[in-house]
Amino acid sequence: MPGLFDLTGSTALITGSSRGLGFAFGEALAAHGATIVLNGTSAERLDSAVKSLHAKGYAAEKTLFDVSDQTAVVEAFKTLDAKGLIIDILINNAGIQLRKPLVDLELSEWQRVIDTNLTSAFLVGKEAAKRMIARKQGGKIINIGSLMSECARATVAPYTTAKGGIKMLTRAMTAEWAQHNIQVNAIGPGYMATDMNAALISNPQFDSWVKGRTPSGRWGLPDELAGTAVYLASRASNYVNGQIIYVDGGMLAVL
Ligand code: GCO
Repeated sequence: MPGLFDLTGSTALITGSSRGLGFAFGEALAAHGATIVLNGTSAERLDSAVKSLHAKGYAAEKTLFDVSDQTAVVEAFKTLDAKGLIIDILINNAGIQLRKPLVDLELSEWQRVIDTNLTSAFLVGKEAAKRMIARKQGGKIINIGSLMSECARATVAPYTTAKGGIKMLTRAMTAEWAQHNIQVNAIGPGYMATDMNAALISNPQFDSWVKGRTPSGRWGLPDELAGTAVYLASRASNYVNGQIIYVDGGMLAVL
């Protein structure tokens, strides 16, 4: 079928996309014709990221807001409406990591991770879905999970809890929004070579563990998530709903 993965004419909002996996998702969808709306909280990083996409001939806009702040989210969508930017594809990618034993964790630290990694997907997803439902043209929502959507690791409890919630929020969104031709799915990246994991990559013991524990024997590269993102953003996945696709080199499949 021609154009099965063609995103021309669609507009994708990607949260937390001025760098890392979020920016990689933006490049992937832009390469398949989508207009990209990058999001972040640093004007400088956002401007640089938009310029980078423009330099490749891609259509890109920016929207500066904190995804965990409901007022900011609501206002941001009103601004996108006013600009005529109709969001057909949402990737809830924004996330932070905080590595600390549970017994030492402050409530404020716990809350910050949960709000940024999980509550944000509810806040942004709700605003996007309200508009998709009203437009009656369907849409795509892709939540970014993790290996921690399935398995825990010591010292990353709030991140693990949030990512487990992302898996179930994906199913909860499906339960309510699939009837409106909105496909809601998730991507579960494995250990990817990103800035967030720099401390792990540079730790010889952890690096060795990842390479030994992953059947592919290596860290993943951000652009290795591109195919799954384009697939879930395109009409190729119009009958796929509530799923989480792990791109993890086989780590979850093998003891
Ligand atoms: C960690 C890492 C992981 C990965 C990724 C795995 O501290 O174990 O940050 O959480 O980043 O989420 O899927």
